[in-house]
Amino acid sequence: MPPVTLDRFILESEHAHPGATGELSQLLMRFGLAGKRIASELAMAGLKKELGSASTTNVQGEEQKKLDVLANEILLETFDYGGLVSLAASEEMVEAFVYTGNADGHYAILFDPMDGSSNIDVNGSLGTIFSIRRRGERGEADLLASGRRQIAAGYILFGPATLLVYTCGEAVHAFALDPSIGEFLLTDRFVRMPARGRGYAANEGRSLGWPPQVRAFTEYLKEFDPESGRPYSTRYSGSLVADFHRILLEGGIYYYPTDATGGGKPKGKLRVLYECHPLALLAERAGGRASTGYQDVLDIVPEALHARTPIAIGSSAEVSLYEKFLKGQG
Ligand code: FBP
Repeated sequence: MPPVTLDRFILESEHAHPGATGELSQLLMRFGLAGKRIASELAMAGLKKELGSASTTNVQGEEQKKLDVLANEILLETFDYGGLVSLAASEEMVEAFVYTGNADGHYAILFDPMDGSSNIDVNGSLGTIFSIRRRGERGEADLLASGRRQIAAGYILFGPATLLVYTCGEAVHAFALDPSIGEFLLTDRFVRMPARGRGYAANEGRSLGWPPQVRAFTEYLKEFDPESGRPYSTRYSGSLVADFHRILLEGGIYYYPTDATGGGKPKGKLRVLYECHPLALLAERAGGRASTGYQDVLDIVPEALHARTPIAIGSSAEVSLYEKFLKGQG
């Protein structure tokens, strides 16, 4: 059986949808292309002096790394032809970018070009998260919508191997980059997240600022009770994409709650539109869940392009238990 490339898989999936225009297929293939270009830049970054700070800050007030800026440019360029995309929103740009040459483009794309920025200079795992929506008539304002309005979402994980995982709203599919031929090859047609795991990912260094119910949930995971699979192990890499990918394959939970301490994030750290909504769609399609603790993340309608939210994402058992603890029923 010849290897199934990303392009072949996408085209075969398209044929299963009579009426498909082929435009969404092209967009997904382009994210594959952008992923390959970013992977190549990452591999050479140290040698090309592309590590370190860009001496600028982004709309979040965070220091931008040279690779944040480079990855953002690569993604913008990749959709700047063919008339498909009229709007792009990114963690690294204050406002949504309007492709003046693609005014009739039917799609808007949203992305976190380089997730796990704190890992950039230390050769840790990194990722690119993306979401595709239909463009509305009101431009940026139309992006402020429920996560259930996404038509596709995915990520590229830059680790020992470069992986691409996406969903078009049905199943979740996984690919690995074969650098010898420069192609993403299918590794898993239907990725299913285990209903329960053995690991949790959270920055416990910030736990003093967490709601007491979240601290209680974390203490519960640490208790010794083999029957319920406890204690859980901590697996926190500094990259949401890397932690989410582990959970997609092994189960478990990642959570980034509100943080009331100085320097903390009172509304949570992670951004709704280009971090939480896309991963929440993948989680749900793979049989998992994503919650703020009180509502499904996919039901959040953000009030601003860079709005943040607390999030717990992963296996349905752990996320439901997290909600129970937050509601004081744990
Ligand atoms: P960036 O997109 O700016 O990297 O922020 C997201 C992120 O780095 C996640 O990948 C990661 O899980 C989390 O923030 C780490 O935050 P902290 O350093 O506060 O634990």
